[in-house]
Amino acid sequence: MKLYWGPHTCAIGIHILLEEIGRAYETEKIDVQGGATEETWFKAINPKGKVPTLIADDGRVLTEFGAIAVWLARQAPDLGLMPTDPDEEQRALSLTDYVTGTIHGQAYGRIFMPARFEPQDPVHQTIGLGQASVKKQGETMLAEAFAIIADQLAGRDWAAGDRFGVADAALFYVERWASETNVPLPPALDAHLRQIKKRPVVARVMAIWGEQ
Ligand SMILES: N[C@@H](CCC(=O)N[C@@H](CS)C(=O)NCC(=O)O)C(=O)O
Repeated sequence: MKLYWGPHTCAIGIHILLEEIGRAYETEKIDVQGGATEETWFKAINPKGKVPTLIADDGRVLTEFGAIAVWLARQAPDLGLMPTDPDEEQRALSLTDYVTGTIHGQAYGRIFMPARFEPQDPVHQTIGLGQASVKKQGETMLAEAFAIIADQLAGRDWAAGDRFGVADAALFYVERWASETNVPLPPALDAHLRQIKKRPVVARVMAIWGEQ
């Protein structure tokens, strides 16, 4: 397997799951912030132009965080990275989808890349819906989403099931990004983030990424 990743990206959750399952893999670091995912060579691999992009051993190109994460969990079913109980499995998938689709795609998208969300027509420009207000909207969305997740984590050590899994790996990256925003991380999410960082596997990946 081969993982394409870039610093500060969501690909860290997939890198952690790769380490967790203990199978051989290689990685290639690319300059996502510098536009590497838009380059022709990368688009030839993943036309979506996104990391994480995982190449399976048979050469198939796997995309989308949630789908890659569940696929990796299935490679090592004994580790319980996806709960087998249907209710806990639903919870894991619901949380992962909320993280990737709403928290990452909608809220952080507006905060980190407001230009992509700013309406370009002159009417919107004149009523003042500029990038600053797009970013503000993203922060409001993020605070609301964090409050929802904090409620869902109450009384639990892990996002779903009774051990670290796919949903924790997803939550991990959006919890990390909070420090780069004006939105405080609720105590329950902060505790969850700290607990994940204590895992030796996570420490190894963080060392490779050169991040904290
Ligand atoms: N829906 C995708 C989103 C992945 C995504 O947005 N990745 C970011 C890094 S965190 C990226 O590659 N951005 C490059 C770009 O949008 O140009 C997923 O869940 O995997």
